[in-house]
Amino acid sequence: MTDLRSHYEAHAQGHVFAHFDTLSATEQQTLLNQAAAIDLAEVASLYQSLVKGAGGKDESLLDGLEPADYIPLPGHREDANASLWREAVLKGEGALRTGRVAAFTVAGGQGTRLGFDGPKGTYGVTPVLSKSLFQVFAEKILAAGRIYGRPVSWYLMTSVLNHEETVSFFERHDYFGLKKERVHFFTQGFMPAVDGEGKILMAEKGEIALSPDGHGGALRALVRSGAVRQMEADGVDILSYFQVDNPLVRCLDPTFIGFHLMNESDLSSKMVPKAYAGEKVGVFCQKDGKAMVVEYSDLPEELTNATGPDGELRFRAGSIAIHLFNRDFIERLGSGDDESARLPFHLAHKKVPFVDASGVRHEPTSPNGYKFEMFVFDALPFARNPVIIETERADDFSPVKNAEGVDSPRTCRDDQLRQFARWAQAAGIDLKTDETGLPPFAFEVSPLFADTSTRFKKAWDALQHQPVLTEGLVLV
Ligand code: UD2
Repeated sequence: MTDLRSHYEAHAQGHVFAHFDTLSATEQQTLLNQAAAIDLAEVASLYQSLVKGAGGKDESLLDGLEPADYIPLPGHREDANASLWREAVLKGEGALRTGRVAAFTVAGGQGTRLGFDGPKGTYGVTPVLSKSLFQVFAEKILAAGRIYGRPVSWYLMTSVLNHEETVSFFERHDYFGLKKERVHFFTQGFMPAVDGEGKILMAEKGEIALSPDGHGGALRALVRSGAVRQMEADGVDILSYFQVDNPLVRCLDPTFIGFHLMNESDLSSKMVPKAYAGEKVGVFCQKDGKAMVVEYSDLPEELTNATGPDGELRFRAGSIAIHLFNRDFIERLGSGDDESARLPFHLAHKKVPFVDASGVRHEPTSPNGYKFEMFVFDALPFARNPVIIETERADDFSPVKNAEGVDSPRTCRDDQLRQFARWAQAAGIDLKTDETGLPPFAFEVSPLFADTSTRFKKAWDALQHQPVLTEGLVLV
């Protein structure tokens, strides 16, 4: 204790213990645990480089930035090669049949924009049953296990803020039919918030203001938690990464896996052409021959709006946060052993309520604190043979982020309905839709019934009694 306290004093962070003597024994222990887990030298250097230096951004990083190339979907560009896509799907199916791939969801975020109080994955999204995001993913993973004859493991990253609630949700729902032993939860790391002088902010007298270290924290958390060891023991060498907010995602896409394997890539990613210049997605770029994602907020306006000779956006390859990571690449980056391959931290200037050294509580009305986060896509420049493939937005991406407007529960529900309607029409069912493809009523297809158009037709044709497609129908 004295050692820790003097360590904090030596780093000009002694105020963290200002109220220590007034705390109960349990509170004291909690504070000591929190304090012991923080790397003060790292915090000090991040403060110096990100807060004090260059307003957090080094503009020269963007010099010489070019759009990254990607593998276009057949029919989408002149050079698209359909036979490569056919080869990829077979290769990927082979990997799924031999159990080489596990699913991975990052679910440690706080989901503040949605205004939903609880882990985001527990939020109900489907059009009829309002099944949770977690249930949709679970059913897709269960379906893949059945299709390829090899049950798939699922890794989920939570944060200390939502871990218990997440696990108890799965318990209450009996893991949605998955085997409990195949669902692995682990928590990500956290970072303290600091004020403009670099002082660690206190959320309570006995509690440091901590926040998750960003989805980039997944790499070290996968190593620290023993998840990579577990993968190795299970014969898994590829992790299929997706975000908790996107129920349309193909959690285990054989074509994507095939491209990853064919290119012997460490890290592969999916892109969609941006819907409009200001769409809030990162952009795949390259610099000095290395692929990278530049977050939309970091891309200068002139590049965001620049168009090429074809009149299309020049930087059009939107990152929808779907990746495949090789296990050994995760280990290389997540272990921290390779000094030359470290994920950088990004800065977020936020309102952070805090208690000051005299015990007075402050509820700031403007940003007062700095949070440090890592982004998982910053691993891209370190990857061998990174592959970026194009995907159909309508079949892979419709996130729930905001309570209303774009990327909201409403737009996501409609996109699910459009997908179900496309499948139904392709199976020969007479269903009228509006000009956007939206059917006139809500119905729902469980991933356990079908997770692609082809499988929908097969399952539909196999039904002994085909139901009438009406309002509220659920196909399971
Ligand atoms: C992310 C991408 C954006 C685009 C978009 C697609 C970043 C910085 N931007 O934007 O480029 O691809 O998604 O939908 O990622 N999470 C954690 N721990 C954390 C923070 C986040 O697990 O500490 C998870 C979170 O639960 C969610 C995902 O990461 O599943 C995305 O987080 P976000 O909502 O902060 O990302 P967003 O929408 O700003």
